[in-house]
Amino acid sequence: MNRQITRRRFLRWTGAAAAAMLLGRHATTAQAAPKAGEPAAAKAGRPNIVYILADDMGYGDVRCLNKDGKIATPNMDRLAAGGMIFTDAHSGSSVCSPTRYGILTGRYSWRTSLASGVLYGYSRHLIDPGRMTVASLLKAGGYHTAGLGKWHLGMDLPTTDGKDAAGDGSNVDFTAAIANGPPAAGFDYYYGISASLDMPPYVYVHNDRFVAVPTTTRTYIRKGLATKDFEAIDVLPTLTAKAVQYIDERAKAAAAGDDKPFFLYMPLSAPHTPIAPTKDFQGKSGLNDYGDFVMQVDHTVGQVMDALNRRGLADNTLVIVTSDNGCSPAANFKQLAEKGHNPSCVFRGHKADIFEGGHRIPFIARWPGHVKPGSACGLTICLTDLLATCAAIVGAKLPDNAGEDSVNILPALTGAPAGPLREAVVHHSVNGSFSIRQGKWKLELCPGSGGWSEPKPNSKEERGLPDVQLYDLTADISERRNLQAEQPEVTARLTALLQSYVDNGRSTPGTPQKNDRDVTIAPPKPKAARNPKG
Ligand SMILES: [Ca+2]
Repeated sequence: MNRQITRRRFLRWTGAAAAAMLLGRHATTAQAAPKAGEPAAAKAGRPNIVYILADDMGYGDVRCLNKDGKIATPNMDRLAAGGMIFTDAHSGSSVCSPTRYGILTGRYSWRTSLASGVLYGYSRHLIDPGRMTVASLLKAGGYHTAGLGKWHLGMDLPTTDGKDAAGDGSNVDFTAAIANGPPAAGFDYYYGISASLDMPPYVYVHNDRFVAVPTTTRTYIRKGLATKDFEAIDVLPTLTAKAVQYIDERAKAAAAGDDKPFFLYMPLSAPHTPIAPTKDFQGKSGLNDYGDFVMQVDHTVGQVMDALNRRGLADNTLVIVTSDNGCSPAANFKQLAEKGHNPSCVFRGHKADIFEGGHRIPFIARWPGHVKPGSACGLTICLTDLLATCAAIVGAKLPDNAGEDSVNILPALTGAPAGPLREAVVHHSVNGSFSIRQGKWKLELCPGSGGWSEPKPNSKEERGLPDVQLYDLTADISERRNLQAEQPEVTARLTALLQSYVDNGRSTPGTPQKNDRDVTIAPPKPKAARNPKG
C-alpha cells in the first residue's frame, strides 16, 4: 500500500525545503499525487487544529456523555452541541506517557522501550527524533505548531557531569539547552512542564530551555526541585492564558499576511493530581475538589473557544477535546458515588486498568461545515488515529514507517463511513497487560485488572481466575461475565490477530515495521502493580 508523502502537495504548500526535509527523513522515493479525490478540507483551505487533552478525566465526568453525571460541563456540552460526540473512543493505554506517545506518533507505545508504567520528570526522550509526529507532519504541511501543557514524553536534560539526569535532578544544568524535547518533535513553540503536575522538576519549560533555575523544593505528592514562584494551582490558569495569547498572536499574524494555519496541542495538567482547583472553582461542583477541578478544565475549554470565536477563527478550526485515560482513584470514587456521580459511567474500573474504565475516554470534535452539529458516532476509534486523520486533512500520505497504528477517522467526522474504521483496537494497562477489541468482543490477556482496581495483579483475588478474559461488550458493557471458556474460537482468533499486530510492527496496511523491543503478549511476569500516580 502506498503510504508515502505526496511530494507535489508538500512542495506547493511548504516550499521545497520543508518538503525535502520531510521526504528525506521519512520516504525514499517521491510519488505522484493520489488519483483519488483530495480531501475536501485540503481543497477548501486547511483548518486550524486545536487538540485539548485532559489528564485523567473520566468518560462519565462529561455531562453530554453521561446523563447521570453530576458535574456541570457547559462548555464541553456546547462543543458537543456544535459537533460530534464519540461513544466508543479509546486511549491506547490507560496511563499518561504511553497514550501521549500514541497520540503524537500514531504508533502504540508498547512497541517502544516503555513496556509498562510511565516516564518521570527527568526521563530521557521516548519519541525517536527521526519519527514523524502530528506536529512534524503538520509543520511540513505549512502549519505553525504549538504545544502548551504537560509533555510527559521525556526529554534529554543537560547535565553538569555528562551523565543522564539523576532521578532527583541533582546533576541537571538548568541553564543549558534541552535536547529531544518538544521542538525536536516538531513544535515551533512549546510552554509547559516536563511531566505530570506531581512530578518534579517544578519548573516551566519554554521551547528547549527551563525558564529559571530551581532554588527551592515543593511537594506535590512527590518532593523535588522547584522555582520559588511555581505553584501547582497556577499551572492550569497559566496554560489557559498562554493558549488564549497564542490564538490572539496567530490571528494577528494572519491579519499581517502570515496565513499559516496552526496546530495547538494542549495536554492539560488537570484534573490529575495534585487536585488543585483555583479559588473560583473551589466548592463549585457541590461534589468534591475533583468535581471542582473538572469544572475548571471545562472552563479552560470555554476560554479557548471564546478566543477562537473572538478572533473569528472558530468556523475554520477543528477542535477536539478528549482525555489521556480514565479517571484516577485519586478523585475519590466513593465520595463521588455518595453524591450519585461515577467518573467511569457504566464502565468497569478506572485509570491504569485494562477494563473499559481505564481507556474508554471522552472524545468531542467540532468543525463547522464538516462535522454535523449535535451528532454522535458509535464507531470504535483510538487516540492513535490523530496522525492519519491529520494526514488526510492536509492531503498527505503517510510513509510506511509512520503512524503504524493510526487510522483516518475523517470519514466518521464528516458523515457516512461505510463500516468500521478500524479492524480492531489494542489496549495496554499500567502493568503491561494487553487487550484487543474487535466489534463486540474484547479479549484481555490477564486474569484481573492489570492495573489498580480489583482484582489487582498478583493479588489473592486474582489467584485461580482464568489467564484471560473475554467479554461481549454488546451484552455486558460492564465486563462481568468472562466468556473465554465458552468462546474458545473467538479467544484464539483475537489472540492470533493481536500477535500478528505485534509481529508486523503495525496494525494498519503497509510494509511490516520493527518494534523497538521484543514484545510478548503473554501476561506480564509477577510483579506487584505500583501506583506511580502517572
Ligand atoms: Ca493521565
